[in-house]
Amino acid sequence: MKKTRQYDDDTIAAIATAQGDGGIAVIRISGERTLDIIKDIFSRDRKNPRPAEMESHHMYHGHILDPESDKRVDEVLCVQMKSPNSYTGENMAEIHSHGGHLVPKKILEILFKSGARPANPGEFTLRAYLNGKMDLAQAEAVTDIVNAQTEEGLKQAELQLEGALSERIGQYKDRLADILAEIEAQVDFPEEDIDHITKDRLIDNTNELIEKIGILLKTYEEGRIIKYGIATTILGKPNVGKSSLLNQLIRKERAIVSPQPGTTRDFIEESIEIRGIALKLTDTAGIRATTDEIEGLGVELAKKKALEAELIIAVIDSSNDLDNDDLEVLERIKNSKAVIALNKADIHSKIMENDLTAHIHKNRIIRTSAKLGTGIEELKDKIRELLIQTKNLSESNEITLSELRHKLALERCTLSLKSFLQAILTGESPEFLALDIRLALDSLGEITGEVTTEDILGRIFSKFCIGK
Ligand SMILES: Nc1nc2c(ncn2[C@@H]2O[C@H](COP(=O)(O)OP(=O)(O)O)[C@@H](O)[C@H]2O)c(=O)[nH]1
Ligand SMILES: [Mg+2]
Repeated sequence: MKKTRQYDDDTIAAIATAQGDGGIAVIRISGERTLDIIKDIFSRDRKNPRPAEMESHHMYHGHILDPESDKRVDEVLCVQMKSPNSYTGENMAEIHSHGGHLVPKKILEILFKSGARPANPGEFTLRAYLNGKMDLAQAEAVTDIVNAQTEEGLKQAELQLEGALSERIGQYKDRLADILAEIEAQVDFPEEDIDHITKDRLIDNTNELIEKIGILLKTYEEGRIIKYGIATTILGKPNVGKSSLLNQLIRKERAIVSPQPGTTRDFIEESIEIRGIALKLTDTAGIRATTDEIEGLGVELAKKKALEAELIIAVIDSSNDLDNDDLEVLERIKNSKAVIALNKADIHSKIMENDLTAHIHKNRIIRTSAKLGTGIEELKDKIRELLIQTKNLSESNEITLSELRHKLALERCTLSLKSFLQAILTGESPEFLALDIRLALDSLGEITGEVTTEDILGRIFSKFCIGK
């Protein structure tokens, strides 16, 4: 589908800063009527209340007036950005008013009375995309920047906004366009089969491209973890030191620690950053066979959390012999990403690393003392190492794939290319061959947004906040 203007030419307005207490609020306006509206409501001085011309991209001091009463509403700074040199590509303005709850809302109401309408979530960025200011992958990166939780996540979002992913996709597209041109050159000679040299070249080039895309696809797992963090469950039988370990990891007393087994009956969730990764950490009730009904509910919940977790930190008390409850925990981590904290290393040990190697690789076991805080840094290093192989993404310019939408599109592209290779081998006609390449191109176009539907756009931009 061609990119068309899928919206009316309404002028939209929204408060772009976080609502609530704050020194300044920024109100954003975009659309055809922006400059007229500003002329109506912004006055630079009393004698010459509404000057005809304000230079684009210049900040002016003045007051917002209520056009009905001509009363001053607030003292503000106002800047206009004339089309096409603005974020949306349309005429835009920003009013920097006093913050708080009342003033920005009052100004917004005046804007609505003067002909603007409330902006939908992400509508400024949607307009930027529709007006060709950025492609779809770049537009998506705008929310990623706002939502970034870690340095590395932010760096990845910045790279994507700068167009690093789009550029890579562009390289793939260029290669496909070359392949397509070569095939289309054959269409004029339908009675002749494509010669061997050309065939071999097409096959080699396609294989090379499939490999390149494969390398990018492989970054998805890490990219997703860097961007969204990872759901992590602390698992172990009661009293092994799970809550103490959580407290060490978050470095504050949040989970309730008690010498009596079975204290953490539901679960506690904390978000923390470990070595650049956002961990959504859940401390659970201890897993053990119990007849206590309420504790049993906690145990069930712990098992459920273990199933949902993408990473498990299993805690074993090394000062006691392994029992059936420990074995149940070890059984649960078998098919998961997991590390073991062999805890209470500060007192006499009955369990050694070697006793656990039947269940987990030795290098995933860390001796800790949640009481003294030893082994915690090693545990953090181990978690990072387990999740991300790349050294430090905040310092590298390597891009990672982090959106499922992008991954699926690249997979579809690869499938079309494989079908193309198959078709060459079975001697299909050039027209037929061209079809697969066009499909592959379309899949790439979905990522950058040349090929899109209102449905996809709706889903992407509804995740934005209002004013973005
Ligand atoms: N000596 C020692 N005691 C610990 C350690 N970790 C936890 N404890 C103690 O073990 C008991 C149970 O700890 P808690 O964190 O509530 O265990 P949970 O039931 O697994 O959450 C408490 O008395 C803690 O002080 C440790 O590394 N060494
Ligand atoms: Mg506990």
